[in-house]
Amino acid sequence: MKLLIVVLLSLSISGIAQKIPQGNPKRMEDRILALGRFGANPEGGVSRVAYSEADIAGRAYVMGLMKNAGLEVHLDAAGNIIGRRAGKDNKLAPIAFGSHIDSVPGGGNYDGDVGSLGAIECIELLNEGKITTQHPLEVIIFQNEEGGLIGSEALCGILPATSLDLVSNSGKTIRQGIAELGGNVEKLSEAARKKGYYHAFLELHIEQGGILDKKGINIGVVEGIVGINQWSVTITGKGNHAGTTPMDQRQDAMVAAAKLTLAINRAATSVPGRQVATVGRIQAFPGAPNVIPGKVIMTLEIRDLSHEKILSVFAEIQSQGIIIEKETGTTIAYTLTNENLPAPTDPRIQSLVAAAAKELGLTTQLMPSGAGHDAQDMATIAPTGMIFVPSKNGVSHAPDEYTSPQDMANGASVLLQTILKLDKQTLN
Ligand code: HGY
Ligand code: MN
Ligand code: MN
Repeated sequence: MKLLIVVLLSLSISGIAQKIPQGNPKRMEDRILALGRFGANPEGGVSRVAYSEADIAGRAYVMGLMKNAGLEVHLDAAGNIIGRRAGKDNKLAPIAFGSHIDSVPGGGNYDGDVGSLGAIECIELLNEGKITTQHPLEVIIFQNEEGGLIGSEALCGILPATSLDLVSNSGKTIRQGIAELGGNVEKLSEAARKKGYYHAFLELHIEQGGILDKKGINIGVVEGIVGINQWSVTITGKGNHAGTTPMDQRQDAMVAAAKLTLAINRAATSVPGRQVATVGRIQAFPGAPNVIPGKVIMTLEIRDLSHEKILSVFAEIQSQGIIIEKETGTTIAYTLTNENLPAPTDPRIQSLVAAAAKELGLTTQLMPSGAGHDAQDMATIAPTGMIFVPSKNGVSHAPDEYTSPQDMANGASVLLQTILKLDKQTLN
């Protein structure tokens, strides 16, 4: 008997008894390609925009995987997909992890998908390893991340009521979209989780930038996620005949928009720092070649790890806009349509992610996220961490977005190891 105890003890110390299964590259690649079929574009990549038929079909596929992995799957009132796995002690706060599967128009197959399928991969690995955690686990697939982190805002109780009437990339309002997904706008408050509900939240995601790929580093340990402010900018001039209106008698909204676009670029590049500012969409009205545009509606987006920096860049743009109004005889109005505050991740979880990667023999780099993520909302209610895997050539939000099967599997392995470390660690 004594010999048996000694053997078991040595096995557990050596970790053999604790052998934690690692991510399966083939299974992850098969699933990411299968998911990529929903909303596939002929030129590659996907347009699986939130609330579209492709999004609803992609969600059904992912829910099937979750159910087959033994998760108890339900939708919250916001239409987020939540899959629960019981722990040994279900009175403990759940450990949550997940991402999104909706894409931008003309996007790639990996943004959000790697974290969503990586979360399910962890459940598969726990099943294969016959491992039951102390804490219950929740896999979350957030709805409409690309439209402004809508699902995670709702889950964190910070979705502004005004957002419900925003028109999403699918052409449906958020309100309509939530209904299409099977949510219930009238009961949104029931979807909101309070601070302390979760033990911790983790998100695996592609870097969407080129640092890891260029430096040949396996894992990014995310130190913080940028804040994102988006405005709709309406420029009003005077529509007129393009042939009979002399050049010095025009109030051309398009000329004002062009000047403002350059002023936006100057405002972001004229001060030190990593801030970015973008005009992503511009529409001239009435939009006929022989009519001087009387109105232009364009988008403005500013991002930075500092909210104050975002506001100071915006202030500079507004002051340049006043000069442009005078020069062109137009008026410029700004409507804030989305604001996601910057979110530092939890340093304790950063250390757990780095330790997990090291144990797996993977190299790491501490880095910020220039992309927004559901994790930045989850950081308002739970200790949060993010794990990056490399994006080939740093490309994202484009058809040639790519992450290798091994890199995806590495991400899932680090995610699982970090979950198991969190399972043993008190954080409050
Ligand atoms: O836009 C972003 O940063 C994210 O991919 N939704
Ligand atoms: Mn994403
Ligand atoms: Mn994205």
